[in-house]
Amino acid sequence: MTRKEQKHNFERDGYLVVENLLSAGQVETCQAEVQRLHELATKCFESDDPRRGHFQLEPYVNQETHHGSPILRKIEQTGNLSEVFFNLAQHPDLIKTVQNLIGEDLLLFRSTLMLKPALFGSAHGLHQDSAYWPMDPPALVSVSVALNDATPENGCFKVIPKSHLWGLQEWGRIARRNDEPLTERTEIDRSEAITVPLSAGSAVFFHSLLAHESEANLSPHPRNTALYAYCPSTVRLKGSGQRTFRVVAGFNGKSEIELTSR
Ligand SMILES: O=C(O)CCC(=O)C(=O)O
Repeated sequence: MTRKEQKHNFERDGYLVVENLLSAGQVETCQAEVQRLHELATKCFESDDPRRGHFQLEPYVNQETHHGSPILRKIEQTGNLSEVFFNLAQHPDLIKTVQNLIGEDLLLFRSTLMLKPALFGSAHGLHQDSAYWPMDPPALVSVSVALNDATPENGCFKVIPKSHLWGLQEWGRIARRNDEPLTERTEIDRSEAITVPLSAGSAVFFHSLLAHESEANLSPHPRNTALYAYCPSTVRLKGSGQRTFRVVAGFNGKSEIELTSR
């Protein structure tokens, strides 16, 4: 697909799949780093290391470890914890793809590992990311990079195509339990949601207004993804206050930018 077609499809559907963004070697490096971060989590939990704040356990399982490893749901701000995942946020093809969608200047708004551990991975209810982010206009782009094969069985991404055109809506609390509906918004036609399976190393880019969700993972296969969100130069902080973000492209070579509310 040409860059022009990518932009066209993204603007029409609210998302874009790019196959094989990472090489097999890069996927292996990321998988080894996920393993290292699980070991770091164990050390942090044992020693009350302040970095433990990065790690979130699966909330609805009645054990904290499985085969000696913590059952982690996600790791936040991986860009501050892991060189591998900070570098992945700046992967040249990834950055070029995002620049083509929202412009040359990019701030790193979010860098997370979403882990859906085998057998215990919780669901993630239907929502638009911008409903939870203090950014205006709601025009950020995220990418979810599959670090192992993401399938309907292990809770791959599901999206409602074109829902980024609905405008910003209220979603309330995001469902996580496996036995509750993925949204309380009964007026939404859930049959429009489609699964987005990805092979390891492939990625889905999506608009911060796209309604998306993922189901629980009760399969024996983990579904680990690196999730980044990028903010273009046109977006400002809502409300009061200020926040500093790392520059990942453009902004005349500055390393970080402080955003203040308008
Ligand atoms: O990766 C997933 O399963 C869902 C993640 C998600 O929707 C989010 O963090 O906004």
